[in-house]
Amino acid sequence: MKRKEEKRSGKVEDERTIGLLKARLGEENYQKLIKIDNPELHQFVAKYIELCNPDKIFVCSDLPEDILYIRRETIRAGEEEELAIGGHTVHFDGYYDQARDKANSKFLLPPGVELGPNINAMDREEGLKEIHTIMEDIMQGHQLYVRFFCLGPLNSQFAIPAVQLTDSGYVAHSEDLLYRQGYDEFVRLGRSARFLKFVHSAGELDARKTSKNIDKRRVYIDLEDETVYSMNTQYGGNTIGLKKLAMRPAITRASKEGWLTEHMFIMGVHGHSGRVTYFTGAFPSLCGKTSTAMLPGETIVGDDIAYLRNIDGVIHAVNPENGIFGIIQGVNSVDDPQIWDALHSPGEVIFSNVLVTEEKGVHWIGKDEEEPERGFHHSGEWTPGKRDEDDNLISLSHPNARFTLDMRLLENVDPELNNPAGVLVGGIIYGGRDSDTKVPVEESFDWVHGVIIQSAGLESETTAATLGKEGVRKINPMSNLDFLSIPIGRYIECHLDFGAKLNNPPPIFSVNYFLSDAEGNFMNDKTDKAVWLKWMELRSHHEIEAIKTPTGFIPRYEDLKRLFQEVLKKDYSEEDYIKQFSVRVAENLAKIERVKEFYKTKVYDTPQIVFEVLEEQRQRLIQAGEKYGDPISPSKLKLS
Ligand code: SPV
Ligand code: MN
Repeated sequence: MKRKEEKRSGKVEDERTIGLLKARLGEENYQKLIKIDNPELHQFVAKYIELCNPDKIFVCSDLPEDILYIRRETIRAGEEEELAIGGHTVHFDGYYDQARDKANSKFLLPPGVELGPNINAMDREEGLKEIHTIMEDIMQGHQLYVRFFCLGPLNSQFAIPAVQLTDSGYVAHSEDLLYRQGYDEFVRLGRSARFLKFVHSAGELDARKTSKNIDKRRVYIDLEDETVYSMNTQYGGNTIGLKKLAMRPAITRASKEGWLTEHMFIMGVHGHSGRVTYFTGAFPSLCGKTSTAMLPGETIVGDDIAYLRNIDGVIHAVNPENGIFGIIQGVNSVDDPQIWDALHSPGEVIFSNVLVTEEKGVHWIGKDEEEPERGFHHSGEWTPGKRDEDDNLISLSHPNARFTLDMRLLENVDPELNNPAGVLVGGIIYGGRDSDTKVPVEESFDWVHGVIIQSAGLESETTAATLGKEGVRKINPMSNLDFLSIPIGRYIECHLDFGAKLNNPPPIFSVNYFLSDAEGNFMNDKTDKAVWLKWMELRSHHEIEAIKTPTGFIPRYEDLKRLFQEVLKKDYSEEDYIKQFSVRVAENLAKIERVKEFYKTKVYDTPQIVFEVLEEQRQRLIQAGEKYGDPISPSKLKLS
């Protein structure tokens, strides 16, 4: 009885599994897999080989020849094509498979478990049945790659091992650039590995090697088994298991274990006397996250995801990734010199959904070079003016077109990227697209104030593509709503508890790069963010005073004037300062109402403290408004 139980739970090998693996893998691949002494892993691999039924299986042991094999096979299978610059390739996703499919990404929940109305979920049994039906023979005619990775630096308390099964060479290749190799780690850990599991199939492919059965596109997340299934899709956000798919079980693990999985960059801000202070920053897509982490003169640890732990009373952060899957639209030689260089030098780069020219060069919207008159991209042959079936104009490249590279290709990669202890976090930043309310940079009064006002209350406008035009405001707690695997209220509690256990929590800031005047023109230059960062760095070391407003601490004019001069060699006028940093009372009050409404009606487990802190902020705004009018010029307010 006991043995049967152990067998089912994957603690002992069973003959059927071993027999199947031997028969299907062939000697060489079987030996690579069996070298990892983990029956649960063997059963998992065997189960999906049997169900998905690939023609061929390749187990990658991360040796250079194995990595090379996957690259070659990907090109041979037509999933990527070589470009003119050595090491560069291009991949296309289907025309209707260009972004994360939120509607078909669902958590599979057992009876009695609820995540609340903002999180897409379905019955676990039903979902497992549906996805397993979709998976039957789905890999016929394809090669299955079995790959091992490690989220976070190796030999680190942050590290999470993960196994990926995929029949897409593009996915297996992308992961090679984006993640730390984990085969040796699996061998070392053997039966003690607590690993995440990902099964992906691009499904049947059309003549252009893109997923054909988009109607059966599914991303199903089984938290109980820490397994994510992704079917009939290729776009990286749906398929690269270790990226947004792994974030979901990682958030659940973190919530149980007292750490945080965040949608944040990590960067080193360089202060005086060689001092480097690390900041993490959460921004919704297209709100300046990567461009902040890439600021010239600073160094980057990560551009998308961060794991945060309390180590001896202070926050340490690691990047679970070591590469970038970045938006290419708008990348130009002036604003993004490091990315530009990496995209124009030999080295491994995968471009996706850009325009490829006859000379096998690439082009994208916002590249500062003359636009080609024809080319090939995700809609096939392209010339300007081309329209799709719905009569929509097709742009030169997709707005979500991407580049994928290992961060070691970047000159500004931070030397601490692989430190097993992570980096010490000196400050946390929240950013959103806000045309009329928040000041360009502000510091919260304390951890609780920051968590509730800046992160739980993070609001961003959705029409990201239209400069200056007011968009639809959406509340996006911690900019992590799309990936939350626990109820929102509980997630906020996790942040509050995390801060309560720190000796001296780092300051929490907000930035807003999108404040606009009445005509819809941005009040700040793109480059001004460099100054805000230096100000935050000084604040985190208590080296500079600030002005206390009803919503937080803001910079003094004289400090910004000096920093603008030092950082950008720019004169910063007091007039600009007053315009940008005046507290907009009515707009702030309206925002509080929207946040309150969201937490009252759309979240079922909002902690009471959220309403209390919002109410305190409301009272402060009303009182200050009565005293100083609206807007409140910073010149009327006192130093902290
Ligand atoms: C994002 O959209 O937040 C991304 C890209 O980082 S994706 O991999 O699609 O999530
Ligand atoms: Mn992201």
